[in-house]
This record gives sequence, structure tokens and C-alpha cells, in this order.
Amino acid sequence: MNNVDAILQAGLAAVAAVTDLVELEQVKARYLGKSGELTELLKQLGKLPPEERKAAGATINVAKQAFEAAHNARRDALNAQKLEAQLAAEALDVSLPGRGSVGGGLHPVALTLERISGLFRSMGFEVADGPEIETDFYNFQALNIPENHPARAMQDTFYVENGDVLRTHTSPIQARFMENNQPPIKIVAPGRVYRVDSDATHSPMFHQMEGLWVDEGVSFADLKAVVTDFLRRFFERDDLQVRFRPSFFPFTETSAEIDVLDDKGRWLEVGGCGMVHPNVLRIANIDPEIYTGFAFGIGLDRFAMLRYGVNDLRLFFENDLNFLKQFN
Ligand code: 2NL
Repeated sequence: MNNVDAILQAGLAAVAAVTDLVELEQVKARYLGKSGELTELLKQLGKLPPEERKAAGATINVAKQAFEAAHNARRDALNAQKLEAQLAAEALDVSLPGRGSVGGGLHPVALTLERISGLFRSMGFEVADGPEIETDFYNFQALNIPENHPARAMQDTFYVENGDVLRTHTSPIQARFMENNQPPIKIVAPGRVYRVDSDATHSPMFHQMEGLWVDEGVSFADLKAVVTDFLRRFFERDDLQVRFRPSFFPFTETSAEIDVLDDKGRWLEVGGCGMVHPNVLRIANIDPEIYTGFAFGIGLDRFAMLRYGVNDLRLFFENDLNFLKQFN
């Protein structure tokens, strides 16, 4: 019984020395566990003479309580420390400014499509659309493209099941519109088109816009006026030189290529046009003895390149955000 105080002092020192809760519980087991040092003293009580047992038991219990009090205080302190550390690690400054938001924007080809549609709307044209998977009839036959025309060959046209095709131009939109409407017809038809072609200057999917005006008395002079006015407004140059160069398309007669003079004095081809072929009107149940019309077609990707100074067509289809974000 003489060393109760020494055991207690050693126990209190051990409790004070621990740095985490696991260690603390190990120290507690060493003193108060099944064969802990203070527990062992209680087990020895029976060996004392009866008259000494009560006082010795009381002394050991006081030591036990002192140890337990120290243990509890240390446990609370370690828990508080642990909470402090966690709060510090998870601290969040709610007054910091947010990361902000990055707004999206339209693709340059979409911007170009919207701009050109707007110009034609202001001249009284409506915007029409149609399916990208077309029948042979609307993509070829209705446009006076004969059975053995090279444009129908497998190396130019994507064929899907049952002889349908991915439209190779937006003309079928207009063929459908003529079939369902009588003149006056005044529409533009923008959209995706597909051809078996892929290199630095050709993509298998690209964008076209065609225009069509059918009414009594529509002439090649009207074609030249509308196309020239459109080009001068698109390029924002009132003195832009426009040239109509004789050409051939199965769906127009007469036909012409459209060239503009650039600022380095070179003629650039920007599209094709012509008077709608009488066969095309007839197939759509429009009487070519009463009505005439003109049509034209341009490449929207090409117009987007010219407007934004983009020199490689592939940039439009790679979806590189560093490229696209310049148009936001
Ligand atoms: C080009 C040439 C052209 C047409 C498209 C057309 C449509 C119908 C009837 C007659 Cl429904 N013609 N479209 C006419 C001439 C030229 O496109 O170089 N496109 C990029």
C-alpha cells in the first residue's frame, strides 16, 4: 500500500504525456484494465489484516478516482484539439468571390447562317428546311439530274439503306417546297449536306444555303440584282465587284458561277446560280409557260471563312474551344 501514490503519480504523468486518444486508452488499460496496476492493488486487499483493509481500500479508490478524473480531462482536451484541427482544415471563406461563369456562344458557321438568313428575310425571303436523309427522287430526279450523272456515283454520294441518300445539296428542300406551294415562291434553304470527300479543303459534312424565287416574270436581271445586293451587304462593301460567269448545272438553264473581286484584285468563286430549268418546274407541277424562277447556291463554310479570316476549313469541325471561344 506504500506505493499507491507512486503508481498514481506515474499514471498521471503517463496520461499527461499521451498525444492521441488511442495512446490514452492504452495508458488507461495499464492502470485500470483487468490486470492494471491499480486493479492489481485492489486484488491484493484480501491479503491485508482485516483491520487495515477498509483504509487501504479507500486510499486505492481515491487514487483510482484521481486517475479517472485525469483521464477524462485529457480525453476531453484531445477531442477538443481534434475538432479544432478538423475545423481549421475544413475552413471555408464564404466571403471569397466566386469563380465566375463563362458564357457560350454560337458557332461561326451558325453566326454566318443567321446573318445571311437575316439579309434574305429583309428582302422578303422565307427560311425553309427539310430532311438530311433524302430519297433519290428529291435529291436527284426532281432536280433534273439524269440516271448516269457522275454526282450520283458512290464516290460522291453517301447511300443509306433502301436507296436513300444523305442529301448532297440543299436543293431537295426547295424541290419539296415547290411541290407543296404555288408561286410566288421566295425562299432560302440552309443546312448540312454530305459528300464523300475529305481533305484539307473538303469535309464530308458541310453547309450550304440555296435561294429560290419563282413567280411570273422573274428574270436573270432579278437574279443578278438580288445576288449582287446580298453580296455587297454581306461583305459590307457598296462597291464590291460581282461577276456572273457562264457555267452548267443540270437544274438550271442558263447557269452561271458567281465571282467577287477581292482586295488583292483576284476573282474568288463564291457560288453558282441560274434560271430554274423548265423540267424542274414541271416535275413540281409549276407551269413553266407561266412561271420562271432563279436559284443560287453558296457554301456557308466558305462564307464563314471569308468573314472571319479563317484559313483552314477543318477548324470549324474540330471543336477546339480555344478556336471557338473567339466567337463568343
Ligand atoms: C453552287 C451551285 C446552285 C442551285 C444551286 C437550284 C435549286 C432548285 C432548282 C434549281 Cl430547286 N437550282 N439550286 C442552282 C444553281 C446553283 O448551287 O455552287 N453551290 C454551292
